[in-house]
Amino acid sequence: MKNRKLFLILISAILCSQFCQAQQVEHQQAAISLKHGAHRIGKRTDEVMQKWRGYGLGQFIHWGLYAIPGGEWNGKQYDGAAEWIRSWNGIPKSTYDSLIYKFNPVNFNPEEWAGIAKNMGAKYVTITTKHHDGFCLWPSKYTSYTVAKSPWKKDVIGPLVDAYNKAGIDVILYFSIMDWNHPGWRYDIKTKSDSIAFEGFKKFTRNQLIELLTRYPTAKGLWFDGTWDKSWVKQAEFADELETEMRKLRPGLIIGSRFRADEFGKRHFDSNHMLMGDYEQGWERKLPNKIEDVHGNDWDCVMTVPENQWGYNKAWKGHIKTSNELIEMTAKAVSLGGNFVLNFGPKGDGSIREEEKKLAAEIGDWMKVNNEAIYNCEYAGLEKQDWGYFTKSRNTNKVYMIVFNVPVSGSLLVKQGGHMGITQGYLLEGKKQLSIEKIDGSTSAIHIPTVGQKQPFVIVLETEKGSGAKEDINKHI
Ligand code: H76
Repeated sequence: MKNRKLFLILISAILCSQFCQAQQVEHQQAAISLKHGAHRIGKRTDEVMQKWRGYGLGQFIHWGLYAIPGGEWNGKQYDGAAEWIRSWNGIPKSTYDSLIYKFNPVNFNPEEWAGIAKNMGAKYVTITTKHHDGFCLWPSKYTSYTVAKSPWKKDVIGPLVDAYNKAGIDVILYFSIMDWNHPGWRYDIKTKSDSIAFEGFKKFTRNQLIELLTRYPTAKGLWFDGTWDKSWVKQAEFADELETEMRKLRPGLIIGSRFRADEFGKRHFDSNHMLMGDYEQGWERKLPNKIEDVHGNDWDCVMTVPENQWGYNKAWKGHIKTSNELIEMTAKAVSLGGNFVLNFGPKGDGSIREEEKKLAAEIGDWMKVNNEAIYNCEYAGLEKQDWGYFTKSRNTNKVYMIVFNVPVSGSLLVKQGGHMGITQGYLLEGKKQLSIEKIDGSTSAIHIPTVGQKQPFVIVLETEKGSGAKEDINKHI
């Protein structure tokens, strides 16, 4: 009886494994030939992208006309995202658009903004050149709905690009395809007249993008938004050609996965599940939980301080993230091979709100001591532990433990993925050596002094071979 049971288990195991193999083959064969799908398999290997990969921490700027009402209309504070106020609140187009006459940010100081970002430790910034409302922060030749027609009159993007570049921070230009101001914009194309209107809109979009890349040649990439409507999703060929044109104009240009759809309307990942663009751009206000979630791709996560406010909202409601929470998100992002991008929503007058300045300063204080565990680091290939996050230097054999939760025992486990050969462990701040106890062939315990740490801290592990992260990552590609 016992043998019979064993036999049955064995047979079903064999059948199951054969079935799975057959399924895999079928999956491979099922690859459809696509004209406008992904044009590259696997990560980019050029220097521009390698630098991007090493940024670790970035800043997002949402600034536009919506910053003037700051979430309030006719004395009523509105709950949704401040930059969407026109849409949710049913404000007539002409009423909203006339905010242009109030755009006069007398306290706008690009050097101060760049200083705040630099002090926080940001290595790149993504700036809204045009959000969904269509208002352009640069004097575009192709519409009159720009800073040029506001009382401010001057370009905003140029001075920002210069100031951030001077501070050593790379700039990515945010651009919304959806444009509530342009007469040719449609959510879908159903009639001949829609189609004529949208053709005009496509030309306008192409002109604006080429204009931006020409005016701001140091910009490293484009961060697209507002690409989810049917009208745009149907433009696989046009968008693909435009992407090619932009890349030709600016070799090395970085474009995320949110720009175009393939000919079957698949976004981010094409019909063969391959990432379109240089990095996955789908991590908005959420982080992956495990390395399998990122499928071996580059990615960045953009995050708001309150629950969901990008543009300036006077009355932040709900949970406001603390600097320690944001530092933890940064550590988690880097531990899974991504960058963390924190959003700022400057006020209508051009100043940055005190809460954001304070957070930036606190994150910056932490980064000044611990940035070695964030910059140029990657997934370490080690099993996640409850005390925090592992990162690994991309250039050396150092592995970092970013500790957020100290166990009562004072001993932190390291379960080695490969046999990395730890030679020593010490606190990054102050370099105090820690005792390392080998528990078994694959597990070590790092004993830390039980001083009440108030801040997350970093332990450096010097290793002979690194952690074998590369092999682990390749498994997921
Ligand atoms: C939805 C949406 C938009 N995407 C975020 C990055 C914000 O710009 C928000 O308004």
